[in-house]
Amino acid sequence: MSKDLFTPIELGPYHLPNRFVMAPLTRSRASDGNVPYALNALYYAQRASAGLLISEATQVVPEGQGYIATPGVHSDAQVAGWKLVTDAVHAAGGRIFLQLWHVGRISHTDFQPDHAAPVAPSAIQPKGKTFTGSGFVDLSMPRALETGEIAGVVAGYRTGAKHAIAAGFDGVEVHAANGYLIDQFLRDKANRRSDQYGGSIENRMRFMNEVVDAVAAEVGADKVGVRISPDNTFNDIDDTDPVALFTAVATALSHRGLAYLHVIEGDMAAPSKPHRVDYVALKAAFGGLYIANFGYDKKRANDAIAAGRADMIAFGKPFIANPDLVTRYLLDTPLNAPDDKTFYGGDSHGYTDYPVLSGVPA
Ligand code: 8OZ
Repeated sequence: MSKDLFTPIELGPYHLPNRFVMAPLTRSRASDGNVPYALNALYYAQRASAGLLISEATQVVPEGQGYIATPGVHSDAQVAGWKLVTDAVHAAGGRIFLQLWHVGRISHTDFQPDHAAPVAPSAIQPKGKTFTGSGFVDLSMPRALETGEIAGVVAGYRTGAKHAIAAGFDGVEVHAANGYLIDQFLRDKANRRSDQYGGSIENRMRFMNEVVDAVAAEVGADKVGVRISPDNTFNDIDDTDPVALFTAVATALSHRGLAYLHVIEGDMAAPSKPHRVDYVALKAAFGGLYIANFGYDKKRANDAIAAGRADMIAFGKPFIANPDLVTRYLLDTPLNAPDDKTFYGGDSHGYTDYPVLSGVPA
């Protein structure tokens, strides 16, 4: 029988009841100290019928923050806060991975310890703005990491993964997409280094490979996924040869026994632009479980799964507005529309108050 969103699947050590993934979604609603709290637990638990939930991007070290009120996973209070989330999701029958994040140069000195410059592969200031306590501000000029500092940053991801498991997460996703630190190392618009972390594709992949290997050594490779965005120019990132680069990335990751590869299949900064990368070829180069993301709806998702172009589909905005998305797609009932004014920051409004279908179990 042909497969669709409702066909169970094995992911790493887990048996998933369906092929819905809740995409990682920044909501900027952590409490003081960037600590998750009860409201965040309710939000994730409401969406636990997805086969897999991926947490919002979560900074592994203080230097990894670039936006207001994003949660961390470096302090004891943050680990305790995340435990509320994982307990609530598990009680509701779900599974959740934590997304390990370091923004690199997509930051502002206001977020950095001692107001230092954000760190990056190279001292190139990205064009763009972030929202701080003082409103929208230009991203700061970063400083290039010294070669000798890089092992310490890799260790930060490893400790983040250790804390994630201590907080009860079922696995972790390495955020290597969207112009953040790992993507900055990968792509030649942001990486102009002349040491072993820059220049050739092999060198530019070194940081990603070291992070993935360190995290896999900590939690087990079958509990580690990686998210990439080969066509994305969001966050002032690009590469002169994305096909060669990301074919090499998928091939390098294919040897590592990972739970999955999660791919944003387009350019968030120009969604209708034709993509340069062939995602069928990318999936084949990886060879393992492939999660696709980029504006999928039920029909496109089922078509992609039936054709073997994707194993699972990650939905973002549909899960923001529809905690019971799985049921709504099953019954072909209309979806709630997401309200973009409440995507970032605030309280329960636009977060935990989207209605579910009445009389139908989620
Ligand atoms: C939107 C706003 C802030 C952060 C990403 C973590 O693009 C993000 C993000 C998205 O991965």
